[in-house]
Amino acid sequence: MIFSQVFAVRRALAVVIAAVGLMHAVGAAAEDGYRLWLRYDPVAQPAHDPYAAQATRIVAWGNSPVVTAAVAELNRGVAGMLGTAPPASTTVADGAIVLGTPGSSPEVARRARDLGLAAAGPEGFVLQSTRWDGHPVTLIAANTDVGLLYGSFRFLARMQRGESLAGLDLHDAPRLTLRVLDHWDNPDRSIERGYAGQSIWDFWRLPGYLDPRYTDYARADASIGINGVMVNNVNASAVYLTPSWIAKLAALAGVLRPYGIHVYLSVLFNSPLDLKETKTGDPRDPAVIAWWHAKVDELYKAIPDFGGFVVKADSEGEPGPRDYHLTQAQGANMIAGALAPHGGVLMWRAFIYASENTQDRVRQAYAEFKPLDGQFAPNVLVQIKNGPLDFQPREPAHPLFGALPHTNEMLEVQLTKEYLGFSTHLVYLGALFSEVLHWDTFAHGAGSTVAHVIDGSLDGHTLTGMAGDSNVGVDRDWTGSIFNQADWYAFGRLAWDPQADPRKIASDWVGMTFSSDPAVVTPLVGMMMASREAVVDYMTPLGLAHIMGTGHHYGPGPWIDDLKRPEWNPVYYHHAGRDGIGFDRTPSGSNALADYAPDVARRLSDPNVDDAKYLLWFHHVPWTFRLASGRTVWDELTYRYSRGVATVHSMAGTWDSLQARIDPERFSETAAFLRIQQDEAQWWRDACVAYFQQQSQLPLAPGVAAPPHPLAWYESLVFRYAPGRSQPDPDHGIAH
Ligand code: GCV
Repeated sequence: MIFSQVFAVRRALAVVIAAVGLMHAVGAAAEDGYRLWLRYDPVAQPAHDPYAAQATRIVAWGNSPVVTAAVAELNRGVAGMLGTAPPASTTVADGAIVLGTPGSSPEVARRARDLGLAAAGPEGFVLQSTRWDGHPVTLIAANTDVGLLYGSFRFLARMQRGESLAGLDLHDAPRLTLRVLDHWDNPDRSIERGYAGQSIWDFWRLPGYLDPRYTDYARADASIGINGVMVNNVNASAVYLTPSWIAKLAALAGVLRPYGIHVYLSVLFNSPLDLKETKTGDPRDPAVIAWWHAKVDELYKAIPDFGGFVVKADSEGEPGPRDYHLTQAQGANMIAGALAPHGGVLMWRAFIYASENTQDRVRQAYAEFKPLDGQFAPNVLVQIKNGPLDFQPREPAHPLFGALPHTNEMLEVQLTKEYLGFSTHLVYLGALFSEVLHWDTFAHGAGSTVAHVIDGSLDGHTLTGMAGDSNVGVDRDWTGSIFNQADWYAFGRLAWDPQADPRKIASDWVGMTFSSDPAVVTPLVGMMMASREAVVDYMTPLGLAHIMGTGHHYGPGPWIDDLKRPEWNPVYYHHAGRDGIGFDRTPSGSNALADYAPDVARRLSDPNVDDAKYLLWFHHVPWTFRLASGRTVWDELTYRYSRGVATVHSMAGTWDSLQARIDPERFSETAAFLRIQQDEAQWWRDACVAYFQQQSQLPLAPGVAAPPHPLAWYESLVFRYAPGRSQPDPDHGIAH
């Protein structure tokens, strides 16, 4: 009797969930991108019936909020794709989807060894076609409920992509411990370098109002394995540490928790001083130490699974241990000490440079952190940007990767396109992220890739991670364009498995976002994979970097030479003059090459290595220097600028050719954005060719078009309202 009541309630619940799912689908029929890659559109025959036979009911052992979220997602997904929500049941039957952990199901416990659950760790799962009480079922087994959630998303993704659910024996587990999205969101909902509207966090109305969008955001994150969210800008406000904001944060954490997501905060190094609760921020001061311990206790009381802190110290005006003549490790360890008793971690950013330091900017972090290897507390990770400068279209990998064997190192990449055309340029960042992950540091000989550094396997670390600076905002499509969603998706997939193939990730994303039809997937994946080289070509070919407009970073500005700090000026980076172009970082120049392992330095000292991708980053060469291509540097530069523009034209052509296969709304938005990208690529190319020609004084090769305007015209453009800067920053100047 009791069981039948339970069934009735569960059936009713399933119907409600299915109805909500369908309403969601109908509401989103406008194809505004809100559903991201979790579209769950109806599946046609012949795939429908085999899928239906393998999704007849859901038998989930356990009823934690995480299991409930997994079951709700399975319901939503299956109802959307097959038209019928599978009922929840406690009886296994043919075609059931069975979810269980050794803790919740004695049968799963009995099978744990055969299933190989030991290898699944705390977040992995096994997806297996098997028999249960004689019935053919799909078993989703894991050691924890979060593993079940990830397994459920994987089950649904296979259906979305038209992949078979028969004969499954899929074992998967994340290679990294921390897979964190960093939001550079401010308390007033502005976002530093945000191009998709305001922050999704409505702190003003928290904790009273929980925007349903938080749940959809958490679903999207969990579907790709993201397990941490840093909610606020690294240029931090201390307000998040006040009691009323901790209550807001706790409410948000409550929404994210069922999706396996931990909340992290970015904090100012001198928070207690900033809040006027101590007289100094000096980490040696007993009052300061006591303040941090009490504050961390307060946070964990409100949020027992709080993840920890991120700190940007001694960088771009933020306070740090340097203010007290202490090292980065001394500063980090004091805060880490407060987190340690609670199991919290501290992600300490290596993005450090100083105006008073005349050393080449790209060497400064290495110089500061290298001597500190082994001095950081065990719960500290040094968070290192992919390159030593700042998220340029292309940089060599940061030399700190592999250089700190006794330190937990994590990778930081930027999803928001601060330097890559904001939200309208189609640039697939999976290719960029993967390039750095495959960079061989040679720290322990060949094969010491950045992926192996950050997954801990190179030096035996277990606290590992990857952070992505989020591109999410309140725009209906979340990321400011449909294709920017692919960067969020690729980040999650690569943080789960840094070895994953970016082309396969793109293909999976297209399959879930547009269509699994090869007539759509093949051209779109080709376009996405080409897009990253295109932006390098039309913005910063041959290893150029940091030649964009001041402050907002929109558009070209290679001529800028009047900013207060030398390393803010584009001319600092390209050194173009009559004699040649490029930053000499060989032993005759700044010798930044010496920060890399000898094998790497040797390779990079060859100007032609890797198709001269890093030529002008490391070498100052005469304009007439002849490259392996047979062209001089001057001709190669103009050739690549033009090639980048041509690639964007061909991307637009590819997109246009798919009009009949894409819904009108997403088609026309992307087509319009590609037109913007074409115009801006052309502008970048023309402005840079005009400027560099003024330096080289050389004629353009036959067939290379002259810029339509004189250099002064490009220099005169002003963009006072370009988006993405949270507030006017006097330090960055307002030249444009
Ligand atoms: C959050 C660059 C960006 C800043 C950003 C900084 C950082 O300098 O322009 O907006 O600040 O990187 O990563 O801390």
